[in-house]
Amino acid sequence: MPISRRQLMIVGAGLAGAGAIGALGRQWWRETPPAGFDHDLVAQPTPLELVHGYQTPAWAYGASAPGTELRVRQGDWLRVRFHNRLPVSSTVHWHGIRLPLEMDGVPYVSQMPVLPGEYFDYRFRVPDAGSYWYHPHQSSAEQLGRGLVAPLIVEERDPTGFVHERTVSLKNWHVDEQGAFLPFSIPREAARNGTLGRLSSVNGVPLGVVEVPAGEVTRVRLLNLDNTATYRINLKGDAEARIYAIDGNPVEPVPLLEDYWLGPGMRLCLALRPGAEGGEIALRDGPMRLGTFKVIAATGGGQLWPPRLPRNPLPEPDLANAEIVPFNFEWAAKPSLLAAQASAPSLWQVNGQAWDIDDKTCAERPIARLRLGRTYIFELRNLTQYQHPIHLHGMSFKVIASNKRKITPYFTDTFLLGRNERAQVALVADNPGTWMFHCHVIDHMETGLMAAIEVA
Ligand SMILES: [Cu+2]
Repeated sequence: MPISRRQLMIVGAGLAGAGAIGALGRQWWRETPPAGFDHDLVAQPTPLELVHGYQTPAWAYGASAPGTELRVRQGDWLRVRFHNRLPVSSTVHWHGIRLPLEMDGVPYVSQMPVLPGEYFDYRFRVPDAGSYWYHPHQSSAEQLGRGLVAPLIVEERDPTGFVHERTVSLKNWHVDEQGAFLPFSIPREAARNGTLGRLSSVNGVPLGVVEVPAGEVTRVRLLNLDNTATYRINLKGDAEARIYAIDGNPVEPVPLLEDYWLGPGMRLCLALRPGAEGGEIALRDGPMRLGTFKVIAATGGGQLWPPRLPRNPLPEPDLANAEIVPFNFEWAAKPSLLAAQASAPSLWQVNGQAWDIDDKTCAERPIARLRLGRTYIFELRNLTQYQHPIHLHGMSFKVIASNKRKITPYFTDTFLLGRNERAQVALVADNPGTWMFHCHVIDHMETGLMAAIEVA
C-alpha cells in the first residue's frame, strides 16, 4: 500500500530528525494546497491608546498591534485569507518560513500587491516549528511602523515538555507625547542606525506586564518586531533563564547570562523559571526596562526543565563541496544625498548595487544566481560602521564563522552582522525562486540594502 506524504511526515516528525523529513526530497512541502481557508486576517486602521488619553492612528491585523497571533502545527497547512481594508495596497510576508515563492508576499516578485478592498489567499505548509512573524513587504517603514506586525507560532508536532508559554512581542512606536506619528524614516537617521521609535512596548503596551507562575518553567517567545531597534536583552530579578531556540531553530539549552543582541526581525525562545510569587523580573534592553514579568501563584505544573527541542528538517550544507559567494554591504551615499528630498535616497548597497524600492524591475537583476540543490557559503562583509540584521527569504542558513566572535554553528533566517564584521553562513539552495536578501533595519532596506538571489 502506498504511504501518503502525510503519513511520511508524521513518521518523520516522530523521528525528529532532519534526515528523516529531508530524505523525502528537497521540495517535500511543495504540494497543491487544499482549497479554502482557516483564518480571516483583516488589516485595517485601528486607533490605539499608546499614550494615555490620546489616540494613535495605528494599522493592525485584527484588534491589536502587534496583531493576531496565528498558530499552526508543524507540517500542517496554514491557510489565511488576507483582507486588505487599509487605504493603501499591501502584502503579507511570513518571516522565516520556508515556503513556495508565490506565497512569500513580495510585491511584483511573488505576487501583485493586494489592493484596498481586495483579498488574497495565502496557503502553504509549514515545515519548521518555532517562533516566526508576519508583516507587509510594501511601504514597509510606514506599514510596519503603524503596527502591521504579528507573531506566527509553529507548534512542534509532539509535546515538548513545556507546560506554560507566553509570547512577548517587542516594538518601538514612532509617536510623540500626544500619540501622533512621527516620521518613520528620516534620511539622516536612515544613513546611520535607522530611524528609532521613541516609545517601546511589550505586546503593544508601554512597560507591558507578562504573568508567569512561581517556581515553574515558562517558555517565553521573545520577538523583535521593530523596524529599527536592536534590543540588548537581559533580565533583572529572581529568575533563571535558558536559551532554547534562536530565530525559530532549537539550540542546545544554555543559560542567558549576558545581553543577547536581538536585532529587528530576530526571535529568542527562552525558558524562564522565576522565584517566589509576588516577585518581579525586569525585561530590559541594556539598562532600560521594556516590561515586567510578574510572578503569580504556582499552578502545580512545569517544574522540570524540558529537554532540547527537536531539530527542524533543514538540509545540512555540504561544506566540502560548497561554492563561496561574497556579499559586501557598503555605504553608497554621497553627502549631498542626505539633504535630498527624495522619498528613498540610495544610501546603502550590496556588491555595488543599491536597491530602488520605486523600481519594480530590480528583482529581474539578481545579485547572485544559485544552482538548485547546491551548497553555498555566503561570505558576508560589513564594510560599514553600523550593524545590519541580514535576512534571507525562502531558505534558512547555518551560521558557521565570524571574525568577531566564537560561533557555535546554528540555523537562522536573520544574522545580526556587526560593524565591520565578516561572517560565513552556509545553505543548500533547495527552494527555486527569486528571493529577497536584505537588511531588516527597515529604512536601511528602503534606502538600498536589499538584493535578489535567484535559485534555479
Ligand atoms: Cu542595515
